[in-house]
Amino acid sequence: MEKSSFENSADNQERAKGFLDTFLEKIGKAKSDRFSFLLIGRTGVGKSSTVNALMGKEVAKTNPSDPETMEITVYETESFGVKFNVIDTPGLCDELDEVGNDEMYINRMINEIKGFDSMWFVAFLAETRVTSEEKKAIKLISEAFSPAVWERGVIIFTNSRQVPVDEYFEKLETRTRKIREEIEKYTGKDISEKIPSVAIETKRKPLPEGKEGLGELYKNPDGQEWLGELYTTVLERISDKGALPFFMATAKRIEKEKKVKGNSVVIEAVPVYEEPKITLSADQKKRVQKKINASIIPGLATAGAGIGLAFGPVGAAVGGVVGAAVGLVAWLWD
Ligand SMILES: Nc1nc2c(ncn2[C@@H]2O[C@H](COP(=O)(O)OP(=O)(O)OP(=O)(O)O)[C@@H](O)[C@H]2O)c(=O)[nH]1
Ligand SMILES: [Mg+2]
Repeated sequence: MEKSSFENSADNQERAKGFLDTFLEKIGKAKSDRFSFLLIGRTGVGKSSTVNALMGKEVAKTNPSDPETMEITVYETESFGVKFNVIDTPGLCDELDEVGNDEMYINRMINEIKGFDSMWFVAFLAETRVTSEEKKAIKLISEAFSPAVWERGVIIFTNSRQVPVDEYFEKLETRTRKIREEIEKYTGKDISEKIPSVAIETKRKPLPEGKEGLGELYKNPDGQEWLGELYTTVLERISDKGALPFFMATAKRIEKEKKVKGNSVVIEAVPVYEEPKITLSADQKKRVQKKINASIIPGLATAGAGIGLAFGPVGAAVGGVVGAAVGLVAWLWD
């Protein structure tokens, strides 16, 4: 792309300052906002582990026993002062002892789930088919809400390392296609074909002898880091209303120190006995920019190189979650 002659100019910096004022005002309001994730998937598939890995803390507990009834559990929590809810739906995708008709489940969902900004359909990557319970869950979700809620949907495949590398891409492709085909029955192709999928592996590497804490993250079988992809995809798909609070709640989780070279991230050797930060590749940075420009600070990208100049000093001067969010925008456009 040809660079505009205005780039780096005082004009751009002036324009970026205007955007910064808008952003700070929105942040002020968003601090009292709340976003929510709706988790769908069979028992033990890794729903809680996924949300914990993304948010960098234990926000949802593992359910030790198989659910007998469909229970909607809302975890009210926060991250760096930003409130959010995790709406868990144990039993929804499972074979239940409870006998109930679809209408009963739908009413329960409508009454107990007030709204959500991001919806995750979680399943094992290694499996071959969509179970009848999962199909039913897809139907119930589509009928309880509107098929358009799938526009906020992300398909997440856990236990990626179970799949050998030579089968990995085909597996990811077929699993995604089969789930999309099921969703398509309610949404049509327009919506279903755009639902992205992300493969992840939340199990940690073993700790070195004598160390306590959390092990490092594994990569996917194709050698790619998955946490940055999970973050980017969830951000891209989250509702416009949920985008800023989510961005703020995770701003401090993004690793800004690492150098991006081409499309790969140069990782410095740091001992990871704590929650790993989220690293973004050059491509993922661009996707995050695009979402900010579309949903958080409309039109921001027009200020080009002025963004880093205007946002950078403010991000550095202001502390806490506000500084982190402003600083992250500066870093993204640096
Ligand atoms: N190897 C591996 N194990 C995983 C992965 N994700 C989750 N697990 C393990 O699978 C078990 C269930 O994970 P949870 O995150 O509790 O699953 P869940 O879907 O929230 O389960 P319920 O809350 O019971 O419905 C735990 O022992 C996790 O450590 C993964 O990606 N790889
Ligand atoms: Mg759980």
